[in-house]
Amino acid sequence: MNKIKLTALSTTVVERNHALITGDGFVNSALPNWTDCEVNVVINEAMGANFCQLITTMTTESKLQGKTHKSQIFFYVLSGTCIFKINKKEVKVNKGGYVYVPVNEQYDILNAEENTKILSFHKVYEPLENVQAPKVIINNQLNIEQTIYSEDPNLLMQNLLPDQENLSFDMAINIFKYNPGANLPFVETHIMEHGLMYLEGQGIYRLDDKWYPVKKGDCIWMAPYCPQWFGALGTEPAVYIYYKNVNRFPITI
Ligand code: UGY
Ligand code: MN
Repeated sequence: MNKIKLTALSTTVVERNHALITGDGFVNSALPNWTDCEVNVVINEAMGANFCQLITTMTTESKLQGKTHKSQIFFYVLSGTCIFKINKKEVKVNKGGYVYVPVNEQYDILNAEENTKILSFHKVYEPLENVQAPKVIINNQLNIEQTIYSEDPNLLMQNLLPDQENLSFDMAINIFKYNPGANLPFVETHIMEHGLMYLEGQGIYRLDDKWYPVKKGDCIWMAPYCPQWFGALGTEPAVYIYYKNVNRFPITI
């Protein structure tokens, strides 16, 4: 049978207070000084968000060079390997590795393995009076302890940044693992915003009053106060990495 592909279908959804970005609609963006790479802008201010989330695919020729000014950057290696030059150090970063680049810092990412994928979160840094801005962090999720979330041993949380002990951080990046069948204990509705990407597994995400099947590779934006809930499905754990703004007064005036 001659199968016709329906090109007018998409699983991507963009609403006023949330978005599900499944990758089927990606069109590359060219960024200054990020050369020979593919960049997908998954979330940014144009969507209504107060931060930015990118997925960048590198070749052996790629170079990502820059200096942070107002925005800090959290880089996380999804797959492959590359070299980060930062803070007079040169470090090889593999899958699960991450580099936090504070404001006013130069960075270079190069010598990648073909098809290395990097997730990054970018947020304008909000300084606190009498508190020093954070410094560069280079680490791997393998070094971060897993803690039980909400007294449910089937929900495991890793905090990749020391935002709990250190108020100088105004963002948190966490990895949240749900064992098969586990779910968030209630529908959260909070001022903090999220950007997330699925690293493993699948499940159902409730966003606002809609329910979406989600799987590895999908990304979600949740605006402040977007009601949210997740339940894991299937036989393997569902794991996502997510951004959250933290530690600042919830009013600017
Ligand atoms: O940290 C959080 O707010 C987290 N529990 N939210 C979420 O996973 N949607
Ligand atoms: Mn939440």
